[in-house]
Amino acid sequence: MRIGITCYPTYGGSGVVATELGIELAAQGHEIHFISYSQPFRLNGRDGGLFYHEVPVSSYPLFEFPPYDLALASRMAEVAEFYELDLLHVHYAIPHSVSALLARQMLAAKGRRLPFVTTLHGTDITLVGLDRSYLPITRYAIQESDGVSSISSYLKAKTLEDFGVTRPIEVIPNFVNCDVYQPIRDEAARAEVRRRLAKPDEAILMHLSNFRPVKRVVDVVKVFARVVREVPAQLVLVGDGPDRSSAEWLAHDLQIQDKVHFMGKQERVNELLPLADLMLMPSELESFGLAALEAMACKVPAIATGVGGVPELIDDGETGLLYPVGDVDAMAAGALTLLGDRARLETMREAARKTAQKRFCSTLVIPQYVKYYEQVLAQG
Ligand code: GMT
Repeated sequence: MRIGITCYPTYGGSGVVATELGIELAAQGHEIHFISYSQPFRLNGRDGGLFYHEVPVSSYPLFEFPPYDLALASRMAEVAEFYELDLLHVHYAIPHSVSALLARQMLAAKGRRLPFVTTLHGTDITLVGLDRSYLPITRYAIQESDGVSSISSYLKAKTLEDFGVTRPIEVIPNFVNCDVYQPIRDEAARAEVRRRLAKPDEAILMHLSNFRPVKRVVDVVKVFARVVREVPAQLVLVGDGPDRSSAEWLAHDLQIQDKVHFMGKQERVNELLPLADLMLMPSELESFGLAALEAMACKVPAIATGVGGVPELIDDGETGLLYPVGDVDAMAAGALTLLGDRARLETMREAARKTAQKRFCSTLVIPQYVKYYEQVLAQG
């Protein structure tokens, strides 16, 4: 198949999923064309079946807001025509599904069919999409898509309830490449790399996000502060974003800054995650929680909030621990229980990896997308 993929190309789960999907599909022999305002960050250095088309957005004194969605629709239609795309797959409904709808109409006027699939990821439904300025057009574009998938049953239910959407929605969960994200098997080698971050007797807690308010990064520091009072530990925070400075201030105020490491944006998170003992994901809301899945594939269970689609990923008490939003005392107590019971932690670590392999491995999930594309194309 020849597939056009549009996503937010910067740091963020939906862009990661879209890019990894494109890479996996290209590896299976499909031709993948990314259409976006910049090259998706995980696309670097790979080729073979992968193409990138930039969307130029020209400015004009009259435009207070340059219309990216229109430029995107034009580029989608052009790329579809020039490269004979079979379908478009857009990630995050706003504004991508609206642009795809326009591109489909533009090609229909030329007698050419261009179906599109919209994948719903999270705040496109739970936050931004609910804003009155976006709701009617987002609902319309979802309803009019040739196929719609959501990354969890939770998000599907929210879309049906809050948007009054009546069309079918396919649940296709997020996935991880279990060969790229895997534990370091050799304990001596793992200990050697860990020494760059912590002393041998210190636990490593990790957080990975885009540091937006929904991620509650300040809670990460609060949980860690309670943990490090009781056991030797280091906190590694991967990513960057608006709440980084508040988290840095808090680490200083609590005088734990020498144990809190802000690594910024990192390209190869698969090399960092296996070094952790525990992942901290105290989010206000997660429609799935891709960062926790990536950690689980590396044998790292998460201390997380039981919100949104997270319980579909983490089995509380078996593959991680779930708590109410903001309950930093309970999260710290949970982390301390696991760190103090190495046998239980090891069982949970094994179970986390097994869940990633058995339910969310790309080898299982990518065929679900391919089957869905075929279904959409067969609709005629
Ligand atoms: O909805 C968002 O906040 C954006 C999106 C992103 O690009 O980071 O995150 C969502 O999609 C991820 C990938 O499918 C999920 O793992 C996240 O749980 C989800 N975020 C939220 O629901 C807050």
